[in-house]
Amino acid sequence: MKVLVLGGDGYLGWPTSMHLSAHGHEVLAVDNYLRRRLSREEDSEALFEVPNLHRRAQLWKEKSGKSIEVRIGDICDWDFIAALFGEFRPDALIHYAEQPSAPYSMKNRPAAALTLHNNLTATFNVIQAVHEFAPQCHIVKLGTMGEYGTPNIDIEEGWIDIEHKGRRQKFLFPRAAGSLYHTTKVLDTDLLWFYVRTWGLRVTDLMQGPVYGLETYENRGDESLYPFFNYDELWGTVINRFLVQAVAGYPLTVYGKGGQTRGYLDLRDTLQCLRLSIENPAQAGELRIFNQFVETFSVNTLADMVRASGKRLGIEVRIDSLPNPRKELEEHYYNPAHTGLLELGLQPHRLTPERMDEMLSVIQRYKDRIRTDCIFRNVRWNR
Ligand code: NAD
Ligand code: USQ
Repeated sequence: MKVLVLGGDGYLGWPTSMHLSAHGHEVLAVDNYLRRRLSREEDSEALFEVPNLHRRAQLWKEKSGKSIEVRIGDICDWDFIAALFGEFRPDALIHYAEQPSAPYSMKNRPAAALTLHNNLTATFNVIQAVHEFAPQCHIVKLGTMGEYGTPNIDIEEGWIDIEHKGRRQKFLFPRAAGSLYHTTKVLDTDLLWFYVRTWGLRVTDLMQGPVYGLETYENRGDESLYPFFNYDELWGTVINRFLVQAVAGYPLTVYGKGGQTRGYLDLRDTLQCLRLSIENPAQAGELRIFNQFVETFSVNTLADMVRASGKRLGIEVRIDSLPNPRKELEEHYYNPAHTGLLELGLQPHRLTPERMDEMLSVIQRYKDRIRTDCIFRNVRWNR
C-alpha cells in the first residue's frame, strides 16, 4: 500500500515508517520538526541526538535496501498538504502529526493556543485533503485513551449503546479529558465523526495509552535508527521517565497517591497495531474505534516494577511521592475493553521483568547524558 505517515519524524512516526517499509509498504514520511523545535525551546531535549529525517531515511536504505520518501513541511499549511496529495495519492495515511504533551498544553496560554491550533488544523486539513484528492484513502488517526478520562463504569471501544425512555441508539462513548491536549483529541474525534457521517470517509481512530520503549525489530542494536527518547516532564511518558530516573539515581516521581491507572503498550505493539489497522481498513462511512493498549498498571505498580528491575541490575532505586501537579483522580475504577486489535491479530509484548531489565540496560549506556534539571519542572494544571 501507499502510506503517508504524518509526523514521521516523531517518537512513534519514525519506527512506524521503518516497520511499514520493512513489511513492503511504500512510505512517504512527512514532518515539520515541531517536536524537535519545541523541545529545544523548552530546554528539554531527548536523551541522545538523532539524525534528521532525510539522513534517517538514507541510513534505513543502507540497512534494509528499502526506500522511505521524506517531505519536510507543515500540514497546517493547506498549500503544502494539497501539493503532497497531488504528488502522492495514498491508499492509507497515519495521522500522528500533533502536539502530544499534556503538560506542555497546560503550561501557559501560548503553549495551549499552539496545541489547540496545531492539532485541530492538522486534523481538519487531513480531512479536507482526503476528501478533495483521495476520497478512498483510509485515515488512521491517533487518539488517546485519555479522551475517556477515568469514568466509574467500564470503558467500551469508542461506542456505547444507550437505552433511554424505552428507545435505543449507539453513541460515541462519553468523553471527559484531563488536559487541553487530551481535549484536542476529543475534538478531533468529533470532527472525524462529523465528516464520516457527511462525506462517507473511512476512518480508524486509535485510542492509545502511554507507550514505552526504544528498540523495535527494525532498529534493534542500531542506535542511529532509534527514535528520539524523552524523559523530561514535558515530553517523556511515565515508564520511559522512571527508567531514566532510576539510572540517574533520581527518586521516581510518583504524582500524588500513585493509584492513577492507565493502559500501556510496548512501542513494538504500537507498530503492529498501526500495520494491522491499515492492512484491514475501515469501510467507507465507518468511524472504527479501537482501544490501543495491552496491560493496565497504576503508577505505584510501575514504580515498584522499576525498583525491582534496578535491584536485579545492581541499581538502588528510591521512590518519591510528590504533590500531584495535575488535576486527575488518584484512586479510581478502570476497566477499558480492548479486544478489537487482538481480533485483528495483535500479538502483544508484555511488560515482563526481562523487558524492564532490557530497557534499563539500554538506558544505562546513556547515563552520562541525563540532565536531572529537566526531570521535574512542576507544570501545574491549577496555575
Ligand atoms: P511526537 O511529538 O514524537 O510525534 C509527532 C510528530 O508530528 C513530531 O515529529 C512533530 O514534529 C510532528 N508534527 C506535529 N505537528 C505537525 C504539523 N503541523 N505538521 C507536520 N508535522 C507535525 O509524538 P509521539 O509520541 O510520536 O505521538 C504521535 C501521536 O500519537 C500523537 O498524535 C500523540 O498524541 C499520539 N499518542 C502518543 C502516545 C505516546 O505515548 N507516545 C500515546 C497515545 C497517543
Ligand atoms: N505520572 C506520574 N509521574 C510522572 C509522570 C507521570 O505519576 O513523573 C502519572 C501521570 O500523572 C498520569 C500517568 O502517570 O497519571 C501517565 O502519565 P504520562 O505522562 O505517561 O501520560 P499522559 O500525560 O497521559 O500522556 C501520554 C502521552 C500522550 C498520550 C497519553 C495516553 O504523552 O500523547 O495521549 O499518554 S493516555 O494517558 O492514555 O491518555
